[in-house]
Amino acid sequence: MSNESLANLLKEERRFAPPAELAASANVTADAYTRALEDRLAFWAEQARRLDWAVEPTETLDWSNPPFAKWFADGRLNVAHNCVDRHVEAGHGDRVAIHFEGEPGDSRTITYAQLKDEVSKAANALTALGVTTGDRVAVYLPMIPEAVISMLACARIGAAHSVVFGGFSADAVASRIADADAKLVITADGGYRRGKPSALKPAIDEALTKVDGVQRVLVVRRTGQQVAWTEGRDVWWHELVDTQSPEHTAQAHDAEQPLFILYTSGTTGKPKGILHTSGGYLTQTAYTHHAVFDLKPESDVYWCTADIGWVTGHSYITYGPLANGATQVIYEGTPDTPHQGRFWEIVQKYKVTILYTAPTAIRTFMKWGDDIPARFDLSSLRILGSVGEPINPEAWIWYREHIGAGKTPIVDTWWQTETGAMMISPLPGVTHTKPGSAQRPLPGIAATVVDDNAAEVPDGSGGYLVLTEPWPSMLRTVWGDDQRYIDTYWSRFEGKYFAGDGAKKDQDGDIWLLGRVDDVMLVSGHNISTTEVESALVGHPAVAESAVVGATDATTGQAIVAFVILRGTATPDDDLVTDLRNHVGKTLGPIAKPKQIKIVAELPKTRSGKIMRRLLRDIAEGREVGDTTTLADSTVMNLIQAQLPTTDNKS
Ligand code: 6R9
Repeated sequence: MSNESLANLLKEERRFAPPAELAASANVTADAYTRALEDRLAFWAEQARRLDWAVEPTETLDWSNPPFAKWFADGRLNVAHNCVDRHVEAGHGDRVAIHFEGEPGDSRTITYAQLKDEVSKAANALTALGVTTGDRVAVYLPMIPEAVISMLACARIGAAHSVVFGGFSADAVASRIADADAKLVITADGGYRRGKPSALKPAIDEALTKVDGVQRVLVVRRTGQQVAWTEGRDVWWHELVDTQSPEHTAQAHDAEQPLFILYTSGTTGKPKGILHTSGGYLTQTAYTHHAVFDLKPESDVYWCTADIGWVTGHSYITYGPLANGATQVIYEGTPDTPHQGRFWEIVQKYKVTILYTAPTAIRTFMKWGDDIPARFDLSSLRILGSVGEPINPEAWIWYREHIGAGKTPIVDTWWQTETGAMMISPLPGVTHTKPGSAQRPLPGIAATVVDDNAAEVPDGSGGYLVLTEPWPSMLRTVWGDDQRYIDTYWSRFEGKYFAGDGAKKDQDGDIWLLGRVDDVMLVSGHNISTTEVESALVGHPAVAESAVVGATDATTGQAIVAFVILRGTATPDDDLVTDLRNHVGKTLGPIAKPKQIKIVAELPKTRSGKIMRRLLRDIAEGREVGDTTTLADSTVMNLIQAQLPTTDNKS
């Protein structure tokens, strides 16, 4: 961004009070903000007591060597014990931990007592395979219970896991295995996606021709498809794990014991291995899951639709919910298999009360039509969550109306792989929500918006989102590269963590996320966020989804180019394109009118649903399309390019 701060174009006046009943029985009330403000460290020390410690910490934060933090450093705990055993010991062994729903329609119910046995057997198996405390294990699995069991088994013995998206190529897996120096890989023959078995093991077989160090490969049989087998290296899960003893004594590890490495997709350059450790991470994931979802473990059925290979799957499928003793749904497949109502059928079947999904999914459901969720009984839902991208106000309203019966509160949760847990979000029993805003830092979190000179911007202005105090679940470093950790996150603004996102504060001081600053457009000297133009487009009744980029332009510096997906009922013609341009002009002002609007059927997205604007910029500027290895579906770019000439409309 240049010196001119980020323009504040979008106005949104709608407000929604929390339901009275929810407010009256909420896990967390407004006083949490006050207590945390009075003594932030005492607040986090109190939250750490939500966990079972083998040795209670006496220190809270060690910030003597910034930006390298230690939280609860003299405490010792076992993360898996906290997520599993302690619930069984407390008498909840019969409570369902996981309702697993396979894509083909198979299902499994796993209680906490059964989960304890499974995790213990897997921990014994890892030990039998020579994995010990301090080692790294790569996990490349579909969305099946073994993914969660593997993560917890690693945590139990103090080995760090590195989960790699099941969709990544052999090369992407190889570079991640090499960077983490993993000793063992856990994979499956395949998983079910879009109605078909989709192979996983061939990518591991190929990756292992490129890297050394992996001694064994543990293979879950999920689809029964043919696999190549390397004798002496490969071992079946059902042969090794299922025959282990279900007894395993969990040793305590240091609070700062590495728990996992997770590689960020990183739009450019080598992926960064984000390192998270144990005590602080588990404290903040458990606290935020309790506070933001108001989880009542005895009665709620929670479902997070994220993939386990995304940080959301780590923090809000495996660690936060299980630390809190939640009952949750895990679904293997895609939302349109075998029909476009699959998610709602699952909500109805398990009487899901808390649903956590991504804006990209919500916009897809908008595109498919209101009549689909209307066919199912969604009355069990009491809280809806959103994560991954800014949620456009119209998508937010659609979510509340069509999924939440016009009354269910929505929590728009801002956080990152690097932050480990939620940072900015409404509290469902406290906050008067605003469609499209993540609103306030959670209790114990310090975040604000600054200008180029690190000065806090006044209410009503935009700039850079920064975190001004360390937090328990913060990344500890970039694996093997402390300097990169300092340079990437702590160098732009002295003493502050720069998140890479643009944001604005409204007149009430509430925070609105405006997308990555790399995506901000500079049009005739004005910084305009892609998010605001996209939200204006999604505010038009014909539009389901849009992606906006700035393309080099001789007169204005950059020109706004919009890629638009229409709702099921709309007709793509020149009148509509003119109408859309005028609509943006009316909503945000003439400066934000797209120069070109291209109607497309798909947008390029990562597996966590983030739009890869870099690739669209390549198209808008007539360049060859760059690196597409982190795309969820690599055929999308061809589809978009093939579609374009007919919808071009230079004006
Ligand atoms: C959890 C996760 C992090 C980036 C982040 C921001 C975007 C996530 C958001 C959001 C607006 C939200 N992001 N949640 N933007 N509102 N509620 O997504 O982690 O995959 O590392 O991505 O995602 O741009 O900086 P990760």
